[in-house]
Amino acid sequence: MKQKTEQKPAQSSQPAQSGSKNGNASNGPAPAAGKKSFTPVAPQRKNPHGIPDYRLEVPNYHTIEEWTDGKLHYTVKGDFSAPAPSLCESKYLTKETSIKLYRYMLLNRKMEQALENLFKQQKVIGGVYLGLGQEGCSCASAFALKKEDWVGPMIRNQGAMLVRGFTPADTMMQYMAKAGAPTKGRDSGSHYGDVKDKNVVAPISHLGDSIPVMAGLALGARLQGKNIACLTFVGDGGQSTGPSYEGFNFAAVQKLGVILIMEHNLWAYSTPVELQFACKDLADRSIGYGVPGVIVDGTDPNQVYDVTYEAAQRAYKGEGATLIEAKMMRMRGHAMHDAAAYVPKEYFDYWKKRDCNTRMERYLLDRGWLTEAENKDLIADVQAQIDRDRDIADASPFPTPETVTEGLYLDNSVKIPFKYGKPKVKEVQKGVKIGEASNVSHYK
Ligand SMILES: Cc1ncc(C[n+]2csc(CCOP(=O)(O)OP(=O)(O)O)c2C)c(N)n1
Ligand SMILES: [Mg+2]
Repeated sequence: MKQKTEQKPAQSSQPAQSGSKNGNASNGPAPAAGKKSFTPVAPQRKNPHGIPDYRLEVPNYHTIEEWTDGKLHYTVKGDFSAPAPSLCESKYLTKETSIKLYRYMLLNRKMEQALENLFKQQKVIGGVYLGLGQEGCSCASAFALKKEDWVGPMIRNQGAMLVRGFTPADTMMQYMAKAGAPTKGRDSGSHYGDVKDKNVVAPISHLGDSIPVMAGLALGARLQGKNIACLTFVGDGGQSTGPSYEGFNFAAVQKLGVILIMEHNLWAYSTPVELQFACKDLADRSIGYGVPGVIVDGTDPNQVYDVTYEAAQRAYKGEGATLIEAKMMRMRGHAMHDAAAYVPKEYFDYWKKRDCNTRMERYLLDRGWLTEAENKDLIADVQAQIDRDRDIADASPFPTPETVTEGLYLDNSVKIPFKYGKPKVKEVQKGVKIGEASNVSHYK
């Protein structure tokens, strides 16, 4: 017996309008005569709640929950035939910075391919979480920040880690639980950061909990006299948790420079977005928080870069938090152990045509910023770096048993420095207990 439960479409079917020239000059030279021209990164339309939507297309499909003989599976309804649009033209990225960003995206992809091979060789301890198809979002958003800013990545943001200065060898050693890894083999997988030099808060497994931590960081910096940008990510599943709301609401109220990217990649483990939330656009949540919200194509690194860059400028001016919804697709299972057989094939075919790395490559070639030969050399150079780093990671020893108790807890010798200045807070008067101070009567 078949029983269908049709869910509301997650995305609307408004037609894309053609992009208007927005008068914002690109940093790069105008395309030479005969070269392809591009739509500038600018809102193409607003959604029904007035949220700017930068995408050049709005997909028109949704997932249907279907029960056959008591078993649940998903089918789809909608149009999957549209050709992929080109990338938009960034207002801020130059030829040099675009190529640098593309290199990070290649490094991200090739590092994950190497990790997959290491997993299949049983050299990885635990699971591997891949960000295939999301490299443009991870890399471009982190790339839009300054060194003094902070990033709190999630498991699929290994590209952001690379941009912040971790090497592919660091990540591979981490997954292989080697002594040379950032956590020295104490925690396999992606839970590593660096609060000293790279300003990276380790991903927190409890979905949404990175958000209050990043809000706390921004508050800490403000107390030291500086407004900084604190970028973090949450998935379409993770955004439903209590800490996501509590943390981002706090950032909104305090006007803290938290940049929250909601990675709307259509799946939270095996749950489609249609069963996760009832609104169409997660950026609508920004209205309730009272902060600016935008929608971007998460597979267009130029869109992601420009909106993150602008959110960071707001943060520096003390104007507060920004919510960015990046729409894209998780192109693998939740982790290597999940074959994602529940995902209808149409989604993979549709989003493969929108692959961020392929489109960035095409964009750079079409703009004349890379020649075919330069591109080939760049790809070979990135592959050579991955091969070298994989050999370093493979050769790194496991931690020795004698060190097993080291590095597990923060010991008192570790001092976390004030990075931006002396905190501007009132010193508690010596000898006055908090309780006594709060008992002071104002009605003398
Ligand atoms: C509070 C909490 N609930 C459940 C989990 C288990 N869990 C880990 S990842 C995941 C799915 C996350 O989906 P989403 O937030 O959409 O991120 P994506 O994997 O798509 O990047 C779940 C349910 C968790 N880590 N924390
Ligand atoms: Mg998801």
